[in-house]
Amino acid sequence: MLYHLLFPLHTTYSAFNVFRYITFRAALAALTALLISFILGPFLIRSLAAKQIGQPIREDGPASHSNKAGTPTMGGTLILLALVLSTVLLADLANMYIGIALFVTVGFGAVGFADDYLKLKRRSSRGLTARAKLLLQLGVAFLAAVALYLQPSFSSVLGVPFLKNIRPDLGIWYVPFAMLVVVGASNAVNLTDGLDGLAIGPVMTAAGTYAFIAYLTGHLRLAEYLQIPYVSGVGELSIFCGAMVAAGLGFLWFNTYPAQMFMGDVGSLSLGAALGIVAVITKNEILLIVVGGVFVIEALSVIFQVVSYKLRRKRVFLMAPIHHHYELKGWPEPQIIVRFWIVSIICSLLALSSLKLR
Ligand code: 57M
Repeated sequence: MLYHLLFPLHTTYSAFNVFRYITFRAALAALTALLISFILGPFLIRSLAAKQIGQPIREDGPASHSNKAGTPTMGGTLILLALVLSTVLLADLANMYIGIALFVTVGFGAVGFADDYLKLKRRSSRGLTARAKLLLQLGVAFLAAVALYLQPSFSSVLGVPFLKNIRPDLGIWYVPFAMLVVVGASNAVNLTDGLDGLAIGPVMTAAGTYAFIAYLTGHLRLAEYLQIPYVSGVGELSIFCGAMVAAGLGFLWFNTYPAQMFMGDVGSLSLGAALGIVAVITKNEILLIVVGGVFVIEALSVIFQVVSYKLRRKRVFLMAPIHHHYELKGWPEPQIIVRFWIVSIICSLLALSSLKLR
């Protein structure tokens, strides 16, 4: 909005010309998101605590989690507010990609909000049924994927990391593929969100990586130079991703060990889906497996555990997702969290190397 209000003034005051630049608006969006988080954060924690919107803790979890009971949850609303408001203020709202990214983020946020609300109302870990949650997620992802598929500037060709000559065209099958990426990413981030700051750290590194990728993908000359697919208008997503990094950082202030609040499904489902849709729009869909390596490891640990238990009646890990395994092995919580952050940074560096190694 600020972009639409201030940029046209550049004909009278040349200083407003600066609003033309994506890098400037991404930095301003990040600062705005931080400011919103810092101003609203303490207020949100106080009002959640006053309304007793605290986390019910599962009895079958690691014993160390029992002292987390009652920690205010649904802090994801803070992340969403900071992310959406700063994007609306500084991005070009006529850009369809921004519209689609915001739709997915808010849509998945609404599903997560409904789930959190039911859990709190029932004072148990039973929110929406798994089936209802999945159907709602698929519904939002379907609408977004179709909208994307219908964009004239968008192609259904898949970007394959490290291999520039392999470029399969999925045609209409791009729609279910995009849905899989978005819903998969959303659920993988949700599984990761089980220790203080564990999910938000890798979300920030992934969003930062995609901010960079979106900028390059939307820049004709840089995309040509790096021989990556060029998608006109995608550069605006750097503003969205920059805001996501900062909204995450603002939330981490309150979520760092020992957490003053959790993000809830409203945060984890929406942030995962946001990363998924950004990966799809920037044509770096498969690269998300590398960028979001921590989320992939967490999701795989659950799959291995469940399959192994069903087939052999034996567990692979002491408890899945894998962060619980390390907890039960006696690693202190902050150590697990920071080590997983380090892994996520390594994953991002590996992913960025794919821009040159192809
Ligand atoms: C949600 N949520 C946390 C908080 C957060 C299929 C199965 C593996 C699913 C999985 C599951 O339900 N995962 C998704 C994980 C919960 O956090 C809330 O949920 C929100 C995110 N959706 O924002 O509102 C708890 O996590 C802790 N937490 C923190 N700090 C944070 O910043 O400490 C969260 C955020 C919080 C708090 O304790 O209450 C959760 O874990 O419930 N299920 C599991 O993870 C379960 N695993 C399991 O059943 N494993 C089995 C197999 C066969 C899959 C096994 O290994 O044998 C475990 N979850 C828990 N206890 N809590 C089991 C034991």
